[in-house]
Amino acid sequence: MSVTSSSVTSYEVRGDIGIIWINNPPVNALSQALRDGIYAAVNAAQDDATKALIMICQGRTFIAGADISEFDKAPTEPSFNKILETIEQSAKPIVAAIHGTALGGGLETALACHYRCAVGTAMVGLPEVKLGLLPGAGGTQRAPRLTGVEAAIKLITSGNLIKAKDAVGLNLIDHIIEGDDLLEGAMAYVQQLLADNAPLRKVRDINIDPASFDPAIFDNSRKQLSRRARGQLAPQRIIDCIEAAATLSFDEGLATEGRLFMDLKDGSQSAAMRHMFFAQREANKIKGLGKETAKRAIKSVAIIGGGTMGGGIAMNFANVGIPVTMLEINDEALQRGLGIIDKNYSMTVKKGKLSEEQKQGCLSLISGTTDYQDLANADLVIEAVFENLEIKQQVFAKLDKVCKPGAILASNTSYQDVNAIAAATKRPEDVIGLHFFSPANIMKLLEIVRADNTSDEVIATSMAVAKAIGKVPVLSGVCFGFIGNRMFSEYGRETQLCLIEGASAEQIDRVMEEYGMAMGPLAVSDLAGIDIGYKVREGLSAEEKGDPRSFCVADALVDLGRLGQKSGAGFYQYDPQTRARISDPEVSALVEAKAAEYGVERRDFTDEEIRDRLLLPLINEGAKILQEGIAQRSGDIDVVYVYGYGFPVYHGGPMQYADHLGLDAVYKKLSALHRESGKDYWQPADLIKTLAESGSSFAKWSQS
Ligand code: 3H9
Repeated sequence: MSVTSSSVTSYEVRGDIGIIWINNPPVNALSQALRDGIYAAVNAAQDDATKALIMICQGRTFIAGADISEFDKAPTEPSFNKILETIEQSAKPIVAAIHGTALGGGLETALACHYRCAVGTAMVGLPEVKLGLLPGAGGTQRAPRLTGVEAAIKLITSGNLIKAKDAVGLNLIDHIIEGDDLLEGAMAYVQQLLADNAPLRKVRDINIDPASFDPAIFDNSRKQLSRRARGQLAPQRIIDCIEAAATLSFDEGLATEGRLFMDLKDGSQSAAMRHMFFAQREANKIKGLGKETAKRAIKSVAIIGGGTMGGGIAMNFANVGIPVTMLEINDEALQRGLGIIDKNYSMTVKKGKLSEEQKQGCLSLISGTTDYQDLANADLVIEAVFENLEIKQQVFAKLDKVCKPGAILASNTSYQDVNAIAAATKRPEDVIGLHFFSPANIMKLLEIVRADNTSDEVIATSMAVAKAIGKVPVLSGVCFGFIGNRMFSEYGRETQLCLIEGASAEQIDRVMEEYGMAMGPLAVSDLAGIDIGYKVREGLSAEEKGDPRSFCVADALVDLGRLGQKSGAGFYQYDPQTRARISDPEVSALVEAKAAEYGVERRDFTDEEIRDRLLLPLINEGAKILQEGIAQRSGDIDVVYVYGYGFPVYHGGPMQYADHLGLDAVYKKLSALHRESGKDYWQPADLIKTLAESGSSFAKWSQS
């Protein structure tokens, strides 16, 4: 046979059909070896006696895209576009046979083929935007030629996956194979195409009819995306490419796409988002815990506490079909808790994201009790009561008495010492922290807090539970506030200090929102409730509370009944109808009065100063968390911040941002703040000093 095989491709002839097999586990990513293998196979197959070719993948999926880990390498020849051109110009028809997911460069490869068939379970998409990129191998040029401009904008700027059947409606897939024998179905489809003398269809030859789209669609989309994907470059560049597809020749459009793809690939946003892609996957891996670690079956869950947190947590389990029992101290509190859950589900129904039937299905899985005995058979119990160590210890002592052996006893504490909680039981190996973020039914992050005696089995089970309920888990060790809140309290302190030292609430929030935070820190306080921190401080000693200048304004607002959005005013006033925030001179006057009371000299701040004052403490505390072994790796901290604190994904989290700035620059800025303020907390963490001196980065250190 004239056709060559490579380590990741092979060629098989069945009758008059040549089959190009792709086998590059785990997801058939288009590594250089795979691209070269496909190129060689397509070229060689031109000379054999076959009449048509099928491109099909072994393993769990069709090609899931370019190999993201190779993006930092120098480009190689032949280019990917050259390979796709070779496929498209093949003298015999090539049919892509799709199962699993055809994503990014994978779908682009399929779009260069003459026909595409797929099993009904397959999904396709161009998710490059989620990596800060655009489809760089003709996707922005070929997709709109098939789907039309409007659908292509939606598909490519969202990056969402669509089902094969919906892809048929968009002309991305030509034929659905019934049953699950992809090869057999594809062979029959190709025979049919040959019998029908089907033409060698080339997507590049399709012209987009200018009358098929509104010329204003491009500018309108750019405007919409500047709000929906604030600060992100890729969605804007995608519109540029689709506009080129609709207004220029295929080759000119392809050249535009190539240029803009390279700009994005070499920019910091995509580097940060690619970092996040791998960081999220790494965070699932617990050092020292093999895949073989036993896991316990979690078939029923109990929640202690039916407040906002407890209710939200319960919904996560009901949503995936796991029955939940919610315990409250009395019937009134229980009914109130169940009522909140009902209301939350009703809101989801109203938004059209859940049917009434699905809502009833979820509610039927949630029952209530006031009797601890009813928790005797739960596989997992999550305590979500008031943030008070003594109360939590009492709950765990009770759980220890009633729960069956092997039940996992978890605390949703945000701050408390999980070791001290575990010590209230005779089974500390079964005790773990599961720190959900509010609103718990929506926020993706789950901090999994390993106490000194938590068993490997309980950790492995908790990681699996997180995945089952659609959370992004990150392992943390025990310390006050764990990874996220420990760092956040530094950010909160500096916010308050900048405020009292002279920056306005509006300036602080604007600077951080321009940086890309979902919301500025003072707007966040107003949303969450300023009284939360106030109540936490009530339980702390003067030493634990720290510098009074960093909370005196917040405390004064709470004393005035300004608790934030829920009371209509906090650091801002809120329009009762639109909830729009309105600057409040009363707050400025209060801040000035507090500054005078504490002898703080007020001055103007530059935007850069505010950014440094708020972001550098996150980085410095993150470094301490790393050096203490509280977080396993810097990427884990980044995952916590992007998924739990609205940190802009295109900066990749605070530690990736620090690596991007360069640790030498970070070290110098921290040292200057330390020198000028004389405050211990500005002293650069030892790890930053060491890495800055050796020219290293958090990422490199984490990998070593
Ligand atoms: C692109 O195509 C650009 C082109 O337009 C232009 C080029 C010129 N590369 O997620 P999982 C690894 S951009 C390298 O846990 P699942 C992943 O790190 C690309 N590695 O599995 C993990 O490794 P490990 C556009 C990749 O079943 C393992 O595979 N495509 C890639 O939950 C399993 O992954 C995308 O953005 C990759 N492309 O989900 C698709 N993909 O085991 C990105 C995965 O060592 N991929 N890995 O931790 C995905 O969305 C999901 O991986 C997928 C499977 C849905 C495919």
